[in-house]
Amino acid sequence: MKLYYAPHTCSLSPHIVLRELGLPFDLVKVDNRTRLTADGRDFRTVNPKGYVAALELDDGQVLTEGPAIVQYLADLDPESGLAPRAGTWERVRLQEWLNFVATEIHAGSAPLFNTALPEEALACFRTRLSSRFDFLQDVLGRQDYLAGASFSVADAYLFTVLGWCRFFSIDLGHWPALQAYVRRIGARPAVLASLHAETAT
Ligand SMILES: N[C@@H](CCC(=O)N[C@@H](CS)C(=O)NCC(=O)O)C(=O)O
Repeated sequence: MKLYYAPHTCSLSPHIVLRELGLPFDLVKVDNRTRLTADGRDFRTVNPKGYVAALELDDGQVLTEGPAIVQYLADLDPESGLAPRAGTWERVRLQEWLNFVATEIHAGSAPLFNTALPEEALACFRTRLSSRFDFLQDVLGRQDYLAGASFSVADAYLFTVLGWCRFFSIDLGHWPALQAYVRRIGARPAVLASLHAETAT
């Protein structure tokens, strides 16, 4: 398998999951400005949507959309516990979390990267995101991981998007449970190895 990624982006989430599962894979860096891969190809020939992450399977098929990729990977090894088995209520709960992270935190953060937006608009997006963090503070004050007692693919995703707070004027210290969560997930060997691999290239 090949994971097309760009450093500091949402592709870190499937990257972490690949390493948590101990699967063999190659990393292919994508320049999100030029849309060229590190080996000189137009990334849009891989993913016509033009954005990371994209997972190329050994048979040539390409899977996109982070939440779909991480569930595909977790299902390759159901014993890993990274996702409950498909068709169970617990799996639906995990999908509820993945959708929350995708639409409320990931998509909710995206406008904050747009420095062309007026400060009033940015403040509006920051306030909306803060209210989602209030909710997460409550949940993660009661449990260590999003889906309950153990690490799941939803945690790889939430950790990834929370990492962007350092690019905005959002201090995670306002949400102590969230800050402790980031430290806890960030100490996992697979997470450290993923971060190292993305910054070493
Ligand atoms: N819906 C996609 C969104 C992916 C996405 O937002 N990718 C960003 C990085 S976090 C990107 O590559 N943006 C470049 C672009 O849109 O041109 C997913 O969930 O995988």
